This record gives sequence, C-alpha cells and structure tokens, in this order.
Amino acid sequence: MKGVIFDLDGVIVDTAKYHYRGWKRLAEHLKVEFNEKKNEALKGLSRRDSLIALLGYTPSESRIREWSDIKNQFYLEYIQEINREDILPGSLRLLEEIRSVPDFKQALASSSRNAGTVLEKLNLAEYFDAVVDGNEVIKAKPDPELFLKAAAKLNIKPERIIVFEDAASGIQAAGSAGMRAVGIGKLENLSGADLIVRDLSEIDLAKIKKLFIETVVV
Ligand code: B16
Ligand code: MG
Repeated sequence: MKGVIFDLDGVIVDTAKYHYRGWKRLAEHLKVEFNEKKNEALKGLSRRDSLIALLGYTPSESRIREWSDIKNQFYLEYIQEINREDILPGSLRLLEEIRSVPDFKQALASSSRNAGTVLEKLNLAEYFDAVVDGNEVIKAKPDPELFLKAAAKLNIKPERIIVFEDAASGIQAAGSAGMRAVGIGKLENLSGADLIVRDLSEIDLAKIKKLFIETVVV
C-alpha cells in the first residue's frame, strides 16, 4: 500500500488567492506594507504564524486574536461564493484516478481551520480516506505533525507517501516527516521538492509510481 497526501489551499482548490486578499485587506487596515511576494512566505503557515510573519513582530495575545479574527472574517466572506470552478486544473481527474486503484490511499492535510468548510462546499470530502486540518494539530507547518498525523490515519509509513504542496513551509514539513514532496508552483519558492509542476494536470498515477522508484527518501 502507498499513499498520497494533498495540501488543500493552492493545490486542490484556488483558495490561496482568498487568503491573500484577506491578509492584504488586514494589512491595509493596519497600515502595514504587504504584497504578493511577502504573501508567498505566509502560504501554508497557520493563521497565527501568518499574522506574526506579516507584522514582523509578535503582538499581545489579545491583538493576535483580534487581528486573526478580522482576517478570518474577510476570508469567510470571500469563500461564500466558492464553487467548483475554483477547483484547480487536474485535481478531480487525479483524485478519481488514485481512488480507482486498490493499492493507493489518499489523504488531505491542510493547515487551514476552514478546510472542512471548503471540502463540504465543493463536495470533495468523499475522495479522501483521511482528512487532517489545522484544528487537529498543535504545531503548524513547517512542523511535520500534520503530515505524520495523516500518515497515521492512513496507516501508511512516511517513506511510502508522496506529498503535494504549494508552500515552502509544506515542502519542509514533508521532508521532516520523511516523505517525498512534489511542489506545485515555481522553483524559486519550492526548492527541496523532488519534482516541481505547474499544477496537478501534469501528474498522473504513472508519474507518481515513477517518483517512488526514482527518488530515495533520506
Ligand atoms: P485558516 P493549506 C493554509 O492552508 C494556507 O495556505 C494558509 O495561507 C493559511 O494561513 C492556513 O491554511 C490557515 O488557514 O486561517 O483558514 O485556518 O495550504 O495548508 O491547505
Ligand atoms: Mg497550500
């Protein structure tokens, strides 16, 4: 048995743009400079860690709660209109292909505490043998906890798993978990990945099997 773990935001669904818009609106509110380049470093981080990275310092706990809540309100407002057109190219075909073979299992592992809402809105939960989200872990990416928990739920050893991730923090987390990693996006943001592709339309089961043979997890 082998396993595949998918990140959600920026891999399966184009919600990364809504997270960005939420942070951008908060940054304007706080009069903090923020742009797409800075946003790249926030991808995959928990809400709390993202806020601290955006500010460049750690404010009081009450401020962290207040500002994180404001960003989350913005995000929830944006995802009200989310629909199946926000599913990224190749995702559904790959999820269906992996689901159709008996010797592979697939999980979703997202830092987002809103992952369940997104899966439900898009009817995607049925594809996964296991789901782990930000509500279930103590340490966020780049810590490997999220992926190790997903592997435990699948009952598959880390070295028999490939992670699909769009964030540097996620590629790092997969490496620390002892898993192979495929980066979705640009090389400059995803060094450390075993393979980098534009989106999941470039991946099929044959390529996944090849990756297991050609790469050695150290
Ligand atoms: P929330 P992923 C991550 O999801 C996002 O990439 C990141 O931008 C966001 O801050 C984080 O979830 C927490 O999300 O505020 O909804 O709990 O990429 O790991 O699926
Ligand atoms: Mg992501």
